[in-house]
Amino acid sequence: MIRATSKGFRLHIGLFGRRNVGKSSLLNAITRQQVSIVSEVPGTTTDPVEKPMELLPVGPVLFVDTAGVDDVGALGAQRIEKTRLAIARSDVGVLVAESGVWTEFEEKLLAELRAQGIPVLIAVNKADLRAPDPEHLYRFEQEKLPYAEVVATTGKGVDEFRARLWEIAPAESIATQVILRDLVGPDETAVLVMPIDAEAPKGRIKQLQAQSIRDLLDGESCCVVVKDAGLQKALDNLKTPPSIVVTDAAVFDQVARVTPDSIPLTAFSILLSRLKGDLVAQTKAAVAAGSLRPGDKVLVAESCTHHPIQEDIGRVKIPRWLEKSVGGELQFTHVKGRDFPQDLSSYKLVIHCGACMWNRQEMLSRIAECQRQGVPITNYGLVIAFALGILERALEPFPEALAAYKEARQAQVEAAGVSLAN
Ligand SMILES: Nc1nc2c(ncn2[C@@H]2O[C@H](COP(=O)(O)OP(=O)(O)OP(=O)(O)O)[C@@H](O)[C@H]2O)c(=O)[nH]1
Ligand code: SF4
Ligand SMILES: [Mg+2]
Repeated sequence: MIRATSKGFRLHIGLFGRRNVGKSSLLNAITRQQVSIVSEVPGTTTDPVEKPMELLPVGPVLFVDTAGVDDVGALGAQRIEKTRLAIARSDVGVLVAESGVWTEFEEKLLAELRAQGIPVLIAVNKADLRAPDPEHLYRFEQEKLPYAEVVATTGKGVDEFRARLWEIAPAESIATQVILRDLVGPDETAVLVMPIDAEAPKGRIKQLQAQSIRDLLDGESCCVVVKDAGLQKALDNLKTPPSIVVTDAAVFDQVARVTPDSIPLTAFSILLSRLKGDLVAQTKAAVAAGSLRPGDKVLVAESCTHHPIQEDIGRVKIPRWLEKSVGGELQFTHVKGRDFPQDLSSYKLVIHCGACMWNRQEMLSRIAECQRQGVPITNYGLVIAFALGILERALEPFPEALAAYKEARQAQVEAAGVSLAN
């Protein structure tokens, strides 16, 4: 079973505002799920609704959708009290206002959030109905109050909204590195598959693998470590099936064959994409591998300069698997460290290592540069899973990335259908 990170690990983000401004709609737009009931009747949300999720690039968060606080009467007073409690436990407050509307009520709410030292992001919602009042925006800018214009019903502006959230989230909450303990409950087991091949460091295990063990222990979870050949035996020996199997992507295909479909399965480098990169963007980019044609140029980039060995994953395995799935030869260029081409225009795809040696900011800036030049950038584990036809399965633990995968795949299949029809 995939369990939520205990609440304590998550950044608490409260959604506040008067009734009917679209707080619940905004939560649904962010999560792309119908988490909270929406209706045109003011006062729909009566008790706070909590939704834990992985919000990229922020990390594990807990959204708390609250009741509108402009309520009147006895029931209203109770709701206001609950909302006050939600304010008290928020790490970040989102003040949802209707575009063009900013009254004493919003002022009071803002003052209350600020009085508690909570960083505030203003969501100027329903921007489709009325343009924001330039005076309000001027005031936000003067006071350095971050804001984002959104249309919660269509999702417009939500990416910008996330970016703003990341900017204001307290640094220490972002620095908390959750590798996989949010996917495994306390007392549940994760099986980690680590092939000891020529690529494994002598006498040690890879850094991320060691950190994963520590992360599981911090989450009060159990951890079984095996080589690929020992996986079947380990699964047979476990009384209760593990909550997840995480493997080195180099043996993804063997491990996928041995692991029953009922057990979630992913790869260390996919965990790295979530930890150091942008899992949703890199997932969409992995799907772009499905549009490659023989002869296309692919850039394979590694963050550090470990020396190549015979069955090297970036030089041998990935090219072999990709060319098989494309049905012809591709032109691969390999780069290492900070030796990264400035002009990426000739490449159809960039495949990056997990960047375990880098901090997240560095990897995100590389992703941003590729995106600026319009070249999809994915990562080793994601593209391997795609080439092997197991990406959907490998993304099951990450609902947001899974939704992005399905959407991108659907668009690709439709586009292929159109081009075949032409
Ligand atoms: N046109 C438009 N309508 C929106 C937008 N966001 C929300 N709505 C509509 O506004 C109404 C209220 O939305 P909710 O999300 O329920 O609002 P809320 O703030 O959660 O309301 P309470 O729970 O009552 O406090 C619904 O009819 C939504 O469809 C938007 O961006 N544009
Ligand atoms: S930085 Fe990249 S190439 Fe170097 S060990 Fe980590 S994942 Fe491998
Ligand atoms: Mg609501």
